[in-house]
Amino acid sequence: MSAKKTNVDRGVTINKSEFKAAVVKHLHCTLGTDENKANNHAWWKATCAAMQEQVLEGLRKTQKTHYLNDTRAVHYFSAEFLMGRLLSNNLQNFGLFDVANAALNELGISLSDVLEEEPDMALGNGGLGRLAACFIDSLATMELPAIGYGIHYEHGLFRQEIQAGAQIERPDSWRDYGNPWEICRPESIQEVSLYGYVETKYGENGRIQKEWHPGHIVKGIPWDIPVVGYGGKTVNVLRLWQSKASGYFNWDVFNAGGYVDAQVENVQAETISKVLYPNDETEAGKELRLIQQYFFCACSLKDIIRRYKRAHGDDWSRFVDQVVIQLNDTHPAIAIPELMRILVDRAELDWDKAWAICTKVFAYTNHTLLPEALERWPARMLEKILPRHLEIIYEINHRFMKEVDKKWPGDNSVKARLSIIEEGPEKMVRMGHLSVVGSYAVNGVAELHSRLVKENLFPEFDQLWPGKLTNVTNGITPRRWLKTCNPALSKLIDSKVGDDWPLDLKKLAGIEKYASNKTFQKQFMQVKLQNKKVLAEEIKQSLGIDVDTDAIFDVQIKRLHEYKRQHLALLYIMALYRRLLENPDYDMHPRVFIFGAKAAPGYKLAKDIIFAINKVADKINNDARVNQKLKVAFLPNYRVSLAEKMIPAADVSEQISTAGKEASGTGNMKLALNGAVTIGTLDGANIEIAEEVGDENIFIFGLTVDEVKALKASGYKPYDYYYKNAEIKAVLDWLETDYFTPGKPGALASIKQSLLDHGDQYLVLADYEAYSEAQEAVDKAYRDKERWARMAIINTAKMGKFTSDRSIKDYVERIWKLNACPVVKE
Ligand code: NBX
Repeated sequence: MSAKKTNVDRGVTINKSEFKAAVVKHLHCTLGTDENKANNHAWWKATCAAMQEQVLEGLRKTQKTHYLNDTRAVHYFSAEFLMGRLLSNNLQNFGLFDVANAALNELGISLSDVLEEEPDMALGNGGLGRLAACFIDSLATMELPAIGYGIHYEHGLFRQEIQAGAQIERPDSWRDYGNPWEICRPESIQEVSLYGYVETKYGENGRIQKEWHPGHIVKGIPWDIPVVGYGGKTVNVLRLWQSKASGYFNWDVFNAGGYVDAQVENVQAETISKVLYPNDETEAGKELRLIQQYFFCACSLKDIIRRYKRAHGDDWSRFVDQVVIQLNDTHPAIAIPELMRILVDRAELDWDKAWAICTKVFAYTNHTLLPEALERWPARMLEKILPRHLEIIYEINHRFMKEVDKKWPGDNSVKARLSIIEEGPEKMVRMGHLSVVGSYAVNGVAELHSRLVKENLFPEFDQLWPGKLTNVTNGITPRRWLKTCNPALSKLIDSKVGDDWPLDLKKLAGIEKYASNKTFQKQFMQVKLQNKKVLAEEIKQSLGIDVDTDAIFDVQIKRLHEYKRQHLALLYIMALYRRLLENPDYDMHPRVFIFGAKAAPGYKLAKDIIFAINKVADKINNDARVNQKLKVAFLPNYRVSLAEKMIPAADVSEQISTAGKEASGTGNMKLALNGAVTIGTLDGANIEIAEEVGDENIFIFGLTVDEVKALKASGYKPYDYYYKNAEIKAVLDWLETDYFTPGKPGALASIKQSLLDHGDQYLVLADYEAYSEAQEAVDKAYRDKERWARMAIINTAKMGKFTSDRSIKDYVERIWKLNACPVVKE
């Protein structure tokens, strides 16, 4: 292969024949098969193994460098890491994609087929989990010492099937045939205690000592997934804990003849890391979930402390210089009392010293304002599972309340609002409050969201500790979300601005000057068309629907939730259908509405909306009167690897949440980066996207946060919109008929009910008209081919701000205070 001119400095180089030899070696010696027998799955594993040789060398060098430099590191605690597939990403980050492609080609194997063999690592629900994955990519790329800590779920997010229009959940078994990336580290197993009781003892010096006598002990087994930075120089790790029964405890039961009981205990212990909870944006309050949270936090803290002690012994004075822990939402907040327990009960530090350490170690990211998503644990449940932690939380709160009283003497209402303990029929522990009190920095994830965190969620906290509440706007890794998923666009960009934009995304601004250049416009839109053809093929394969690639591909991909308002798009689709039926010459550019969304299994209305989209899709797609102009495709089992196919093919990006409800959004950034134009509300990061691309390159519509507030305060009456707007009335009434569900009238009625009788909490009807007008503006803009190409190009050009490298730089400079630690060449 000819050496290409590149500006990217690489950690490894291996040529085609070496790579080929490595793949064949692993096919023979690791997989025990040969070229004649191997299927694509075996080729995939052999290719991973060949890649893993390079990865593990990088990992070893990185760990050695970090150890020798005794670096301060960030520990990213997250119950979710939505990693997706790793092979193509690792190949790209090592600069070996073309090498591997050529090597497999010579073996008569297609790399793209091999890549399709990899199951997604779907260890997350949505944005929060994917953000964690983008962040660890950036941390490695920027050569920052970092480790991700989470749970080694046996089953990730459920696989979605659609049967007769309805969502069915099936277990996800991503590791059934082994995972070639992970390394088990039995030498770092940890034990975690649960249940039991607390004994109070009085020491010689009158010091009260607490001893927790646990009722149950489980083991945490660490699995390391290497995280390859772009350029292949730093390889950090994601350490995920798997639960196992602790052998030593079970022997008693076993010896007493309780063979079966011992097995029951095994099953219980192994249940902890069995499955990811599929609820996003709702707090389930389940005992197992609290145990999951404590399990991975306790294992991770022990791991951190073991590493610290290896370098510093029992001297705790440097702990805060070496360790920062970022809490990804409140899911790992139990780590705060756990660290206090270790410092006070185990290390025997006095409370104030321990608290001074704690509050210099933790920082907390808030991802939501939705009340139903804010975690609260019944005090009784904590008392049962973690009795000592509940005591510690009470003590933290007691001291905190004294501080509040100093600031607002005698003000009981402010105390009630700020207290970590919520009084009521059932005492609850507010994990958000605990996180704010126990952290030195708290951030929201977009400018608007962070303002609302300060003003609405934690108002007095901002007065009590000015400066503690701050913003770090989210970002996405351009390595996965442009370079890897959209190679054709990447090459076009390379030809204009050089190939180092994945490391410095502001360089994309270099294509802006070609935004009106006819040749560049053609090239850019040609790439889009090719990507649309690939997606059209996927739609055909998966749904049997033919879609016209000249149509506008209008894409809405995200978890299904009322606040995200997929049903607003649905009402508009039904309205277009109706307009076309009433007037076959209704003037619109052909459009395909493409959805991807999973609903939480217990979220009835979300599942009803999926069902409705599919039923409306069936009808429209099969109605020859309209299906030249209108199609609807709901692609099942939305996941990272499907997003990688949908995003490069999108013309329009739907970001239509009720203002004030979407904390940031990150799909909005991915779609715009790939040249989709946003139709969206002034919510989350949409506002910052609009600032970057300019008002003429985005379709903003709908109520603002202030208008939402005012409308609700004045008494919102959805029926007013129903009676005032004939189209709204017609489509809502249509939902009640059996037009879309022959023989089953009322099968879609719950959506109408939620919008009229249940008050339309998310103001769908209030925003309908503005949305419809914005969609007409989209239609008009798309028909002007040059205008649309310019808009699409400018969207790509202006996404520099939204690289996760910028987010990480903000965290590093403002919160973590970390230094890069380049890996030394040996
Ligand atoms: O976090 C999402 C927000 O909704 C997005 O606006 C934001 O861009 C993203 C990253 O900051 N939140 C989210 O994905 N939450 C969850 O997935 C979730 C999972 C479990 C849970 C609660 C929320 N118990």
